[in-house]
Amino acid sequence: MHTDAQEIRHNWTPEEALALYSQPFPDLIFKAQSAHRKFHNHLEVQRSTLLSVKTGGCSEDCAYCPQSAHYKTGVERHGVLPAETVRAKALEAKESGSTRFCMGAAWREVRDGKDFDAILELVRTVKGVGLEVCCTLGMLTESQAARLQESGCYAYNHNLDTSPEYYGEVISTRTYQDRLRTLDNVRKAGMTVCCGGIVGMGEGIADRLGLLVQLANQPEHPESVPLNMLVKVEGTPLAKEEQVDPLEFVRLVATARIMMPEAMVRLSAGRMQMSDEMQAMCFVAGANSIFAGEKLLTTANPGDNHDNHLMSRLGMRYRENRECATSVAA
Ligand code: SAM
Ligand code: DTB
Ligand code: SF4
Repeated sequence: MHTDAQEIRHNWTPEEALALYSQPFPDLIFKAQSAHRKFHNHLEVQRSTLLSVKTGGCSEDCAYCPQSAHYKTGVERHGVLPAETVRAKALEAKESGSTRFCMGAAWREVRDGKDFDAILELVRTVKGVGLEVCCTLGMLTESQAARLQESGCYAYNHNLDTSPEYYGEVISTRTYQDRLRTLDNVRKAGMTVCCGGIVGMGEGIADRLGLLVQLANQPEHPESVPLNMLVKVEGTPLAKEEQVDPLEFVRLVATARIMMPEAMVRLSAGRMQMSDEMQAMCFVAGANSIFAGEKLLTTANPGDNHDNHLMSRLGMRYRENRECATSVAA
């Protein structure tokens, strides 16, 4: 059994992942924190701001998602936002200390034409503000990925969500293979990959680890791995799922940190349901990034006052925007 905490590997087995995950909690946290310190500044947390630039009415049936047209959730739909609206949000995000701005669209896939052209314009706008640009727009072809990259999109978020075995329980309108193909197109275009999943959809530990094995065994590890705790939204099929055990979540963060030591591990959706103590444990386990602000895409997020206070209580700080180090909030 090989569970050295500080190697970059692409040949993880499910058994190895389970052995890592299941070791005594202090040993797991120690290994994760050691890997973390080798590759990252353990006191720094990077912030991204999300904005839903096209909301609701999505044709996919992802059982967790408030934006799927298959469920009645009360999310208000809107088409692609005007560039001036987005510029104002991006400036606000930069002022509050975010280094990355992530634009989400409730699409199954990108279609060439007016809407995609409008998105490319938004990418140029946000880049012009001096923030790292990330998009999450659903499936992409190779040429669409290239156009996004040429317009200044730095990262693309496209989640595998869970293990290949559990995937069919959550989504029926696309396959795991579809997702992998888009990730491949993103890589070919030279964008960085942001890819992770969701915990709390009724999956077992083996599925959570199955997701990490999929991610870690890609030819390159994703540069960013968002770990979302399900936000239970009334009207979706997963609205009544059981709450996730916080210590299981922390274990998963630590395991992700060890398996993909260079990646940014992002404590993503679900922070409203996490105690400050749980978030602190996640940072110690190697999480080094959060979504900032009062809103994720359509649901609530803790907001700057809460997060700034937590950072200060922990003696931690936000990563500065290298392009504009002066405008970072404490
Ligand atoms: N439509 C695009 C797609 O699916 O890739 C982009 C937007 S989609 C909302 C982005 C990601 O948000 C999903 O892949 C999923 O992992 C996450 N997500 C959506 N609803 C969620 C929820 N209720 N709780 C936690 N994560 C969620
Ligand atoms: C990711 O993994 N989580 C973010 C981001 N990537 C796009 C989205 C979370 C969405 C949570 C539900 C909502 O606010 O609509
Ligand atoms: Fe939601 Fe994206 Fe699934 Fe559409 S494809 S239902 S926006 S997660």
